[in-house]
Amino acid sequence: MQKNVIRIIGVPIDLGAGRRGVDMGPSAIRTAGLNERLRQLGWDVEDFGNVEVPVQEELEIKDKRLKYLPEIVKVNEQLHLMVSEAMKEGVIPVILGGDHSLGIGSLAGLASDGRHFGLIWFDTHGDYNSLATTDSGNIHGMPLAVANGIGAPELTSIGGEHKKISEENTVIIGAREIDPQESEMLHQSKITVFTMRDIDQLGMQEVISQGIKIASRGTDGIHVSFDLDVIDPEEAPGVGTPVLGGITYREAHLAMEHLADSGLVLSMEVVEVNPILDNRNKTAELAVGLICSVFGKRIY
Ligand code: EXY
Ligand code: MN
Ligand code: MN
Ligand code: MN
Repeated sequence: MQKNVIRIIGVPIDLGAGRRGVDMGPSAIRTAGLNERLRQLGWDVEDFGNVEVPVQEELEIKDKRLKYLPEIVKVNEQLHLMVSEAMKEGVIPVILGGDHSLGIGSLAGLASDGRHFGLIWFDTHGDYNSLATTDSGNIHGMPLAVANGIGAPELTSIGGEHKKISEENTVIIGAREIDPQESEMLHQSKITVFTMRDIDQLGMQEVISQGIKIASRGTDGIHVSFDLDVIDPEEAPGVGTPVLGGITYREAHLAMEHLADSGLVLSMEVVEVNPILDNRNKTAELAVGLICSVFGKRIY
């Protein structure tokens, strides 16, 4: 087990998103100094570069309800192999997005070798749409459903036919824009959803404590999937799908510090950083700060 090694994997994909730009996320995060900051925290950092992603301009959409499906399948098959390889080698994968469709490959990789992990999904959205319920046809609105075996078979079969997540150990935190049919599907599942209202009423401390309890019950550890659009666009404007009324940067940090204290984090991904909509590189800098919180040590 090389528990002191973090392996950076970039996935410059925007094919799953409605708007261009998140393909620049990985370089924006690296430019904000992620690797160096992690080394200063005492980690050995292996940067595996980026997964190969075709350029959207060179592609045409074959099916409007599953835009760029063949290309997204290929990217996620590759990511699945890289993540499962990292887990086998006992290093900690930190995946830089790119839009949230990359969650299909990362969760498939984490589920390899029968690994039973808990999942905390920080997101404005449910990402629980399927072929049957999507209005946009954007696959970044589907990864959590796909990981739960719901959706196009080309996607759910990546990494094997089995479900990649266990609903009882899966938590969404920060939801404030969920589509009607998606909401019904989530209610029918055993996935726990903490909306912005829950955070306002309970406070982030209570929400993240409950979230860690749920995600760690009977599992081998926790995967953190952090969609930067969960943070209020006032603080994090550079995201693919900004929605007002998000969590503060401080609330996000508190959640990351609790996760660090738990010692249960197996892996992490940060997605939907869109430098085009940013002012300077602020959102990518927030992302670096949050990753360093999860893998940092208490300063005092
Ligand atoms: N629910 C909407 C859709 O399915 O298109 C919006 C999804 C946004 C997904 C972003 C990554 O979180
Ligand atoms: Mn998302
Ligand atoms: Mn989102
Ligand atoms: Mn188990």
